[in-house]
Amino acid sequence: MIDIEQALRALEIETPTWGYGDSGTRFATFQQPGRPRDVFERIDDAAEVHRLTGTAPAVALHFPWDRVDDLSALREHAYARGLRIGAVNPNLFQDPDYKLGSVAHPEERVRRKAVDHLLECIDVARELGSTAQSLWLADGTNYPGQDDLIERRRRMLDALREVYAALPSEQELLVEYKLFEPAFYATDLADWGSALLTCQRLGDRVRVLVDLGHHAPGTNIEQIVAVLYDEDRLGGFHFNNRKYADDDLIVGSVNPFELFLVFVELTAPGRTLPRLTIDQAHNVEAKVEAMVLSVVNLQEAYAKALLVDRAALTAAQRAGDVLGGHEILLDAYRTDVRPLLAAARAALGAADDPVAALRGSDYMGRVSAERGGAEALAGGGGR
Ligand code: RM4
Ligand code: MN
Ligand code: MN
Repeated sequence: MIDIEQALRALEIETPTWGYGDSGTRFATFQQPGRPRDVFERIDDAAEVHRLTGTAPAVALHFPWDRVDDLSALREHAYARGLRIGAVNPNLFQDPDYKLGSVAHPEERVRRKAVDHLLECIDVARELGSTAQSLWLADGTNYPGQDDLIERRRRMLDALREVYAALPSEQELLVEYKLFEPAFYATDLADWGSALLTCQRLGDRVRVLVDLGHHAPGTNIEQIVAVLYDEDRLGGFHFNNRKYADDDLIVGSVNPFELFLVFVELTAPGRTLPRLTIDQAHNVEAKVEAMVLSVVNLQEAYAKALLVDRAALTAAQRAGDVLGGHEILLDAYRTDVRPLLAAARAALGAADDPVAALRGSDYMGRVSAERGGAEALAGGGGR
């Protein structure tokens, strides 16, 4: 029997500051009562998620959304709340200059600006004690012929080479890919293959980050995970769930079996867990509760994956037993791990039932009183 308590201690989920603040669709943003007004309050919410779940000890930041004058005050605020700073996420998609891209933009001036932002984020990470840059490029084109696909790729690689050369030894660069959006014809880093080739061009401390919402429907994500492990290039995960595209829904809410299969790969013998981060921007659900439920769903998928009888699985696979291995996976998946997890969380000093504990506590009432109420914002889905 696995030691769930020990396993949970090994599981560390980063939650994203941008998952706590205002977010919406391009049609509307619905503000929630008690929404955090700044990054300090976003960190307070992340600390509450960690207090309830016991496995969310780090918070990932996004710049300039989380920009402050005094970075050491931000770092100290996180430490005082029992958190450390996770990955730093640069933002190369909102400045008006980035309309046609950032590091792949046709104009050298804009590429320079983008690289300067990435270099600034390296310094920010150093000051915050963060060990990763997590890069998602929104670069791409909307129409065939709009730009030269290979020139764009070369511009991007040149820019990233400069960034990689400036990366201090304690930091790694994570490269995320996404099939489409905001560009609708050709995204410059559209898939895991393009991301992997980018890593191989740059160097050892660059790895691929897989976001569960960034693939074509039907893609076998667990196989991508396996191949990236085999190449020693799996750097991290962005967890969320999707029905259609990059829907950023609560992880494990739509396709919990896929999440389990991803964890079966992540926990295969000889593998160490990469950086695990939640990347969700909730539109209508209560944000702290959504984050708590996401962490709980990750704990469940992780625990079930650890229950897989690996020796029996290998034996069935080697014997060519088509359904034998499948049934071993189903056995683990069908196990109700909730009582085990409840006990393990309680032993960690967290809540046996984190969602119920949040609902039964005065946390949201208290922060709503402090931070103020909600207004509906018309239009535009900014954060
Ligand atoms: C993107 C991508 C990035 C995230 C932004 C907000 O779709 O998933 O990781 O930082 O959204
Ligand atoms: Mn992401
Ligand atoms: Mn995304």
